[in-house]
Amino acid sequence: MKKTIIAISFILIFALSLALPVYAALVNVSLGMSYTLSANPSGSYADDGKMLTDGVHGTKVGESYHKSGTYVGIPATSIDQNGCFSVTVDLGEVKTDITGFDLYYACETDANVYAPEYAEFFVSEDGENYTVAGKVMSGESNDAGIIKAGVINCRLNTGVKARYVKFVIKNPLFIVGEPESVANVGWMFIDEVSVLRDDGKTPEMGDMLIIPLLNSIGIISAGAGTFALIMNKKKKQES
Ligand SMILES: [Ca+2]
Repeated sequence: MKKTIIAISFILIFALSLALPVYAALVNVSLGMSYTLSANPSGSYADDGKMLTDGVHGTKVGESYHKSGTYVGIPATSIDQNGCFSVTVDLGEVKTDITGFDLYYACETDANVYAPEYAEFFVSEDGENYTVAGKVMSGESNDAGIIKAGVINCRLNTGVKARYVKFVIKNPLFIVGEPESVANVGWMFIDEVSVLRDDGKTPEMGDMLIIPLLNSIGIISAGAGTFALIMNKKKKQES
């Protein structure tokens, strides 16, 4: 019995060692920031001016995400000649080391709600001159029967400077050069845009030594604990 308790203790030490600090390098700097929409959301799925940066993600109510009140609905009539609309976030001041953008959406094809085809990300320090920082395809299907919440993640290898970040979001069914295709494009529903900054927080020298050391102790403890349990069981079977 004593051995079993010791063995379980070792395994617990191992489990605790797995819960050691993980360094979160990306910070959401758009949380609570103001933004402007190029589109006019439909009255039933209107934007209150805060929904897209409030940190609240869309939920599923019954069988639907888009009706949950946490999404802004962009109808076909609100997209431009490229099939796009944009959300421009003002970070309040120029931020350095911007390395990520996330766009969250709903896709419910039977309700004519489609995932964006892609999101393109532009940055600016003055709100007038923008440069492209990245473009990511959603890869989402437009097939019937899809009900899901999705996200487009963009990560940059090198940090950029920005006060304004423009998310340009493309309707998947609009065909550029064929304006009549707008009649069949349905809706896009989005619930959050995030701008991520690398806060440069990397493990310090002390952490770099201590964490691997504690992890090693944990792994040895787990091995010893498991071995002790097996031996204990074997001994019991023999006696
Ligand atoms: Ca939100």
